[in-house]
Amino acid sequence: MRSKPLEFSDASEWRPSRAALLRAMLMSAELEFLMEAHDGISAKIVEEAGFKGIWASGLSISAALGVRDSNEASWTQVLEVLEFMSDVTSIPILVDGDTGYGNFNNLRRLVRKLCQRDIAGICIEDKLFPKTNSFVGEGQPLADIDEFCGKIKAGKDSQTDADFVLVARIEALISGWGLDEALRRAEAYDEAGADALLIHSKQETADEVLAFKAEWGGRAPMIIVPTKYYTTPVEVFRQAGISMVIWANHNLRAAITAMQEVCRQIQRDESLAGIEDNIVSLKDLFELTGNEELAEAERRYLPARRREIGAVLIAASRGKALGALTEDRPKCMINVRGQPLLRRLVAAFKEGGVSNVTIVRGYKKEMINLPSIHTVDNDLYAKTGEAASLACAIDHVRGECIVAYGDILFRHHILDRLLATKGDIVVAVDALWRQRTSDAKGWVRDLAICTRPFSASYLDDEPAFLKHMSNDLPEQDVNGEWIGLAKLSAEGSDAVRTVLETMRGDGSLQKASLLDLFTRLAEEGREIRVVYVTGHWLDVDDAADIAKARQFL
Ligand code: SPV
Ligand code: MG
Repeated sequence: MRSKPLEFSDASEWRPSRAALLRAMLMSAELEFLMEAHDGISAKIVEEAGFKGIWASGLSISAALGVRDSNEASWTQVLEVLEFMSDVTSIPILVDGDTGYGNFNNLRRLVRKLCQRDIAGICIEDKLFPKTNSFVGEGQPLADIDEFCGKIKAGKDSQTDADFVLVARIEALISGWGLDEALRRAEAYDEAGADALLIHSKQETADEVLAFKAEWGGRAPMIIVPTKYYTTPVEVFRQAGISMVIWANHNLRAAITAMQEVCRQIQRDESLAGIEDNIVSLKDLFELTGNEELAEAERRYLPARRREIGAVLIAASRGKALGALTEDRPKCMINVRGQPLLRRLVAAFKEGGVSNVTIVRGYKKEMINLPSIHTVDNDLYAKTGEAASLACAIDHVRGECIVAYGDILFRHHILDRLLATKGDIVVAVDALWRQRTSDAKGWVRDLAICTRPFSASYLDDEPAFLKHMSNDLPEQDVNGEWIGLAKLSAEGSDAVRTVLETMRGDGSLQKASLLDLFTRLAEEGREIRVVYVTGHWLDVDDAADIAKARQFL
């Protein structure tokens, strides 16, 4: 059972229905305009262009479906198009309902369905079903006046939105019956309850519609469709007191012209080069169809995507202590149990969810040619340090990013912990560093002084931060050894890029190590979070390390 109480939306969010908006346009003293649309995208374009309302043209919808304006598309097929148009717009839509797709009963059902789809109004014409477009042929038969009046009443009685608009379209002029017949019908339709009259004409001047208007006066709002008398300035209609002008089919005709032209050109040129700049960009198309809203909704409703984490591995040096083993290859490419060390390292990163691995190469760079990695080169590797190598990959230090030596191996839980630890810069520090010193190696480097030592207590979750890193520190101050693995957040990456640029500027970059880099960041006041580990990793500096690496695997 839901326990949340019902909430009512804020009254300030109230806005009039689209039907009310269309009604207000018809009642206003201004001359108003509707622009034709025939599908979702054209309806959106009409709204975007600033029109206050849409004419859902029967001719255009039929033509866009590739059929004639003769009720060849069924009313439910038209309804489906209207639903798309209504869903993607917020301005009123006046539907060209032809003759209502049958008698009064068919119209009743149509009107109810239109109201359900938030269509603001319907225009029905006093012809016979199936209709023919008014510009086709001469002397089309008209509906019986009484029958049409019954249809008007039935339509009005069926609307479920009080403001839904029913326009009665008079075809007497266009069918050659003359002004008197048009006026007779206008009076009857007005009496039957039509909210407005549409007076159609196919003359090339506005004379007959203006003559009608002069006789009709202001008894009900009057709508015109100046497709044929388009040379008449709208100011004439405004002065005459016409309520609304419908630009009836111009989006569809413009689209046909554009499509014919582009087809001709592509067919002729067998190339897209000549048209790309003359058509809407894909970016604008995605914007028009609202891709941004979907992306936002995905962020809200889909489970969080797997983080995209990159890595930059420093592998530019030779590794001299390995002697002949690094004569023909850098140490990261030494085979350990049949696979180069670097391949194992990259695999460990990928398994841990770190893709997009970039290797900074230097010594014998051509030997580093693993699949599915990026490489950048530090050709001055012999004279420069690790910070300079990292700077070569500065464009890859972005977003969430691992920075690591290219000659280490670690158990996967170390990477998991590093990735799970919050902080803009996080470094893994081995608290058991003394054990490594007492090993055959006899010395360690990458020593770290932190804000507190490792406590070995699982209950102790007070964070530790890095204060200083160096190869040479008083033993009593040392808290551990950096294992050559660091994680940066997007902000951490920004900070590292900034400090690399600063070091480049002040001349300290060339010789600096990664220890210098992290120490500098710490001294600048950046929090560098320490994750203490206890062994379970190794680096490869000499032949003894290779033997250990074999055992490690
Ligand atoms: C339409 O746009 O479908 C119309 C207007 O009915 S006209 O084509 O001019 O008849
Ligand atoms: Mg029509």
